[in-house]
Amino acid sequence: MMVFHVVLILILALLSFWKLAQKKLKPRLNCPRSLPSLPIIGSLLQLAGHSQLHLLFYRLQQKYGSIYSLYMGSHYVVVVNNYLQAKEVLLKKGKIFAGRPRTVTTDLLTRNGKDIAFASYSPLWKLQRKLVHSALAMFGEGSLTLEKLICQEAAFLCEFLNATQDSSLNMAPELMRAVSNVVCSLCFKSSYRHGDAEFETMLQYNQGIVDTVAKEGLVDIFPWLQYLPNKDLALLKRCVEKRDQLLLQQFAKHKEEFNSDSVSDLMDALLRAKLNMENNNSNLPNRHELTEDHLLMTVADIFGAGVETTTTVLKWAVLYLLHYPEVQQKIQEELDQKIGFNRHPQLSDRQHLPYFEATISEVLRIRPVSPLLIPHVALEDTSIGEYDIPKGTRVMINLWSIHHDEKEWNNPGEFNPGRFLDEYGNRIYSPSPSYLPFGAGIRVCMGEALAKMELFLFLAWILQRFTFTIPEGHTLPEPEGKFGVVLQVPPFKVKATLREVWKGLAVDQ
Ligand code: PLO
Repeated sequence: MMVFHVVLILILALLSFWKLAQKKLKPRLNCPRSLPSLPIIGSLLQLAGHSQLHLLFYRLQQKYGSIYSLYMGSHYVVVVNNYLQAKEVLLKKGKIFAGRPRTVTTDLLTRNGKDIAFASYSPLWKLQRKLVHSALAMFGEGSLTLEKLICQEAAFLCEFLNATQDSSLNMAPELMRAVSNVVCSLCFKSSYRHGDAEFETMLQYNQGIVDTVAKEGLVDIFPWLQYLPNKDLALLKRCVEKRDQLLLQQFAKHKEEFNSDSVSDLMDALLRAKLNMENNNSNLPNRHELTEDHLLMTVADIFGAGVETTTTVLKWAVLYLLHYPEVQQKIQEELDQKIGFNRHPQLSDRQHLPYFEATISEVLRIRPVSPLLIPHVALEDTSIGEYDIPKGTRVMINLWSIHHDEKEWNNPGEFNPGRFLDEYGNRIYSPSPSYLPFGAGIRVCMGEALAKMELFLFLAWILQRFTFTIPEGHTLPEPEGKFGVVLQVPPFKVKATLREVWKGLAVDQ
């Protein structure tokens, strides 16, 4: 009994000390309402057992309003669920909030933040972004080559669907292969063939990384847990090792064959930038700033982002088309009318296919790829609206809440492409500013244009010729995503059937 009392008194003392310390830390600040929190564990009791963090944060608005705070372990976190406040963070004060937290899992993935997505704001980070930006512009966006490349992969995809017609099919690996090949060409000038062993390895390590990295797991909250046996962390390490092996192979090949006059992929472009920096600024003390690690992690980031995000959206799109056959039919009518049966879809058709474009916008709204974005960090004392935000605060933007805000969207839970069309149905527009599928501001997605090209071309090519239905004996897949670094699609099977009008015509016509 005595022991119990002593423990109780100790806990109470610790609690009051904690409250005092919190007050001292933020004297007379007007902070967003806070979830209850305890010493050491912070607000984890409220979060424990909820794996769908975006949904929990959405629901907590009822009690705490659209902006509130909590403690993840000892880290002070502010959650933003409203688009106006989100835009203040991302756009108006973008540079102030451009920091990133360092976490155990992302440090492992990115060699302590030497990439772009998970690295904090710095001059070098800005340079990395600029280099990638110009590389992407040079090799693709807007240019015919990228369109050709995507169409080539779309053609393979259609051939595959034709060959496996009417069977019960898990499309995920083939979608991933198509998307990977586009970004493989951009990064390394290489591609995977069907059944490629290296591709299988990539699929595996990639899934391992998605399952373990940056999902607000316990090791990221209590870094000391990394020193205890931890299955997830062991898996992540193995996957990162595999990734590094493949990455280093490419790197060795690129270094060997490097020629500054024929730079035609991202890895070459970064190598050239590194060599130029070393030659031109050889007397500057920071000439080694752009290290090999930075170069490798930048390519790994673009590759990983390019593969995982677009594949995920394509899977969501197919899943929703299964749920809404009438939407699929309407898209096909539009494709038939505007493109016809004598040629394949091309990028210039985009502006003539409003219903189809609206469908893509709606998929990105209802199932945002990145439901909580990646946490931002305030680099100095600042504010959001009327609230003070001390330096070091982590800010989570709940894109799920922003895309499901009932004040902004009619029936936000309903899949309705029509909401993105004007009253005549001929023009696409955004009915609400509460829509940020690619984020915004200085950390906005770098692949938005590429992603939109791929989503359009892949889906247009497929839907022009094939209709998706649920295979016999299967039920509709639940449209519930699994929270993580991306909102993951549940595995499901489809049947792709060549449309009546195309029967008898060659698919590669
Ligand atoms: C996906 C798994 C890869 O193996 C590694 C990787 C790299 C970049 C990450 C990406 C993963 C997930 C989606 C991310 C992307 C950077 C930007 C993008 C987080 C983890 C988003 C949605 O913000």
